[in-house]
Amino acid sequence: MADLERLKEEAARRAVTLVRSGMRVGLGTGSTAKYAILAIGERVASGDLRDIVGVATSDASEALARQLGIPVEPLDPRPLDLAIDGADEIDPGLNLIKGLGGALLREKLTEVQARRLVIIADHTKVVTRLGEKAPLPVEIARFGFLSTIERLRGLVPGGRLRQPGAQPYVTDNGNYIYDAQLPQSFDPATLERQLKGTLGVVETGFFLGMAELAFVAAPEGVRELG
Ligand code: ABF
Repeated sequence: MADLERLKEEAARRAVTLVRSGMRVGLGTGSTAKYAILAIGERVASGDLRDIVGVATSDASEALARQLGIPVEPLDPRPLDLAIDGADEIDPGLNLIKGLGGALLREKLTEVQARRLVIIADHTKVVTRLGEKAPLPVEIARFGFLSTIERLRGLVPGGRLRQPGAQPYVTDNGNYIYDAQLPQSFDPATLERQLKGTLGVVETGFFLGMAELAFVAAPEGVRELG
């Protein structure tokens, strides 16, 4: 565990070398992205990075960035120079599953506007096909969620509402998450279209064709994919 934390930090630090003064930077969410925000904060504190603006993908990342003195602005239509974020799965084409951290909607809204989306991860996130290890998080409206889940089961039979305790998990946007178990064989782009066309679905954790580069840290070093 301690080793994985060290790897996450190594990947994050490599990505943060791409941040330059004056940039608008998308700040990811999750335990790996947190190391990137910490590294950006260090560079801001030392005076090495000036006039940068962070656009946060979750309330938690925004709070951390502000605490570290990184100016944060809401997402507006201007492009971001760079976004740095973690992932749950990375396939050989840099297609991703994201959203186990619960922030997939804000991540996708933010990262689609980034000129470069750079993914940071430890080696356990690399897969040969999406769905190999992780479920696909699907953010759904709370209203009528049981009906939406019925519709989703017609497309992806396995899966369940994310419910860590007595109550369902609620996203920063007030929605629920359905964690879908993907079949052995499927076409991600087709399934993404079908899911997005399902009434009650707000967004999916497929990030297809969005990432330009990934820094993947393994015990033998950090690999650059892309
Ligand atoms: C975010 O955090 C999410 O898209 C993804 O679900 C998660 C990865 O978290 P961690 O880095 O903690 O594994 O990037």
